[in-house]
Amino acid sequence: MREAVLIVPCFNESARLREAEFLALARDARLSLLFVDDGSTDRTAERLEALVGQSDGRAMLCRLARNSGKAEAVRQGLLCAIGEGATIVGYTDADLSTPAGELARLVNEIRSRPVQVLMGSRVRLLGSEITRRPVRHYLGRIFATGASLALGLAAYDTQCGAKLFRVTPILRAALERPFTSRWAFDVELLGRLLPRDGRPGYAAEDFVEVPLLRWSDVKGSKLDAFAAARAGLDLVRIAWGVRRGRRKRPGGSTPEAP
Ligand SMILES: Nc1nc2c(ncn2[C@@H]2O[C@H](COP(=O)(O)OP(=O)(O)O)[C@@H](O)[C@H]2O)c(=O)[nH]1
Ligand SMILES: [Mg+2]
Repeated sequence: MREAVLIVPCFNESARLREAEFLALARDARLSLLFVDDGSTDRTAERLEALVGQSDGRAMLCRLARNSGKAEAVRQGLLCAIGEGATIVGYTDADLSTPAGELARLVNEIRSRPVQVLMGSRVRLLGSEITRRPVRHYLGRIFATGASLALGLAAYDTQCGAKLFRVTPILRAALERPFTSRWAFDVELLGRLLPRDGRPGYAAEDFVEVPLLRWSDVKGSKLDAFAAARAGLDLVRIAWGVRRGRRKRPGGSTPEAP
């Protein structure tokens, strides 16, 4: 396994999987791919096995016996990569919404910058191609603004599927327990990386967002209206936890409310 490992959670992705693009990405000399098949019931596992077979050892497959959701699949993948000695880990979506070329660019960026967390950010700027359905864009902006307020971190886009992390004791501690939210787990993870419950964490300058030059909303999303509403409720709960954790002093005591 290489120094940098990108986790790709997959659940019933057989119709969307673009093998050739993943293989081209894995050929990037300093990056490995770890696909996590999350109990798919279509031909995903079979297609991933074939992909891994063609990758000259640059792609791996981890299979979970039953569907546990994106959050747990990502966590299991990250733990596996860390256990194998990766020093940079990250995750991205199986539909390549963040295109392979952009993923390679993000990995190069985190190598060359003194940061702990690097997140792709979908900012529509002249000269970039960020294609997203208007309803998802506006709902996403509301969610991201709430997430940024909840975390006390000026993040523009907490929900972009592409994120990279340097492997440190703080990251290991953040991954110890399963996430409680299935779709807002990115926010939960960022919250766990901040100082909390008297434990050390990253400062704002340890995080960086990199505006993507290309991103597109690929059809076939599994995030339906019910899941989106659920993610909104999860965000409120996560915000509450982050705020409570921040008020705790080293040693575990919570100061009295003023
Ligand atoms: N492991 C796992 N991954 C999932 C599940 N549902 C979605 N994903 C993955 O999460 C990523 C994004 O999914 P997608 O449906 O495109 O959601 P969206 O882009 O946020 O609308 C893809 O890699 C999916 O395969 C699930 O139940 N388990
Ligand atoms: Mg998608």
